[in-house]
Amino acid sequence: MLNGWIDLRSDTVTHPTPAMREAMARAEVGDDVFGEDPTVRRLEEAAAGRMGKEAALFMASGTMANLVSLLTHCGRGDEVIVGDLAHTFLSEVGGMAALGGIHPRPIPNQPDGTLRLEDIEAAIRSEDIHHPRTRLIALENTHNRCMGAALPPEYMARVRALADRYGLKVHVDGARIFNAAVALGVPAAALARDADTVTFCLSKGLCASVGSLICGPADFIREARRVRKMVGGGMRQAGVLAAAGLVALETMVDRLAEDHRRARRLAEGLAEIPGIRIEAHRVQTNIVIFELDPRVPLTDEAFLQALEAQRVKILRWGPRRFRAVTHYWIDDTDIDRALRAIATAIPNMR
Ligand code: TLP
Repeated sequence: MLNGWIDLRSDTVTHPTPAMREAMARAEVGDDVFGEDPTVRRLEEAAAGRMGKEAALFMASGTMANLVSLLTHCGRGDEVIVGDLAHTFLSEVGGMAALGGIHPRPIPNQPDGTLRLEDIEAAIRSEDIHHPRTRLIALENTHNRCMGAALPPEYMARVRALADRYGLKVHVDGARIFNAAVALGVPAAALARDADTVTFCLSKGLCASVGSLICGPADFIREARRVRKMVGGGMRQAGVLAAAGLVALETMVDRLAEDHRRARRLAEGLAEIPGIRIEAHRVQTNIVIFELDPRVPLTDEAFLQALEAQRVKILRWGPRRFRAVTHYWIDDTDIDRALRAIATAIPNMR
């Protein structure tokens, strides 16, 4: 519960924990554009360590972290192979094209969040005066629009082998990579190993207010630091934000398992409500996507309003489609109350 609401719209709505506020108040700071903020440096080292990469860069948001990664990997006219349901393709304002002249080449995301290797290979451009140059394969782990599916290390290894055969780089939008790691029971570094670069967010399930990191080779991160400055993302005494990020990395990762357990419980409860359609078995992490049966005599807006009248918020995720995301501020009672609110909102269908 947050401010009297059961807010399941996203894990981005999470407020910082008391321990984070405490750490923020005490944070040692300096001017990070001069490389002088000790707390940001500690966070960057900790993040690189968690991902098994040489270096990391603190960013204002996941969107900016992906943008700067793509701008650093690719030049104008280069092509990125990306899932047609990827956040970088659908929900980042076309930044790669608008700001980088980078050409996205969307191929179908499978329900488990992967791209088929055959589809990737077929999309790689041959050397031809008519073609853009394929530079990068961009993946997403967990996959937001694929019910929070976690991409396993074995899949990553197969993508790496394919990328190496064609001299391509691999980037992972790992906004929720720790959810994937916890769900699969592997360290996040095992999911990052076969990618050149990985971004992850502190401001989602890990509960910090602001911040994402790009992790990768030291020379890549040096260049990304210049690109971050170019897009206006150089921050000054950002240690107050990084301090919360350190608490997030140190204390908030393992508990994601609780969010996953509650998401499964929510999904199983939804499956029992007449008028709801859900593939509950697909829920692996903290994202639950479900549909309202076309026969339910409610518009999408009326359904959301009926929930809000009961102080429950979820997100509309397409026509007749909704998303609920569990997080630190949602407990077992909130799940029960949300299920009751949804059952009450749907008129008897007989
Ligand atoms: N996703 C938000 C919305 O934009 C949909 C959410 O509530 O899930 N990658 C992935 C996979 C994401 O889900 C998001 C945020 C981002 C990147 C962007 O992160 P921010 O919001 O920090 O720019």
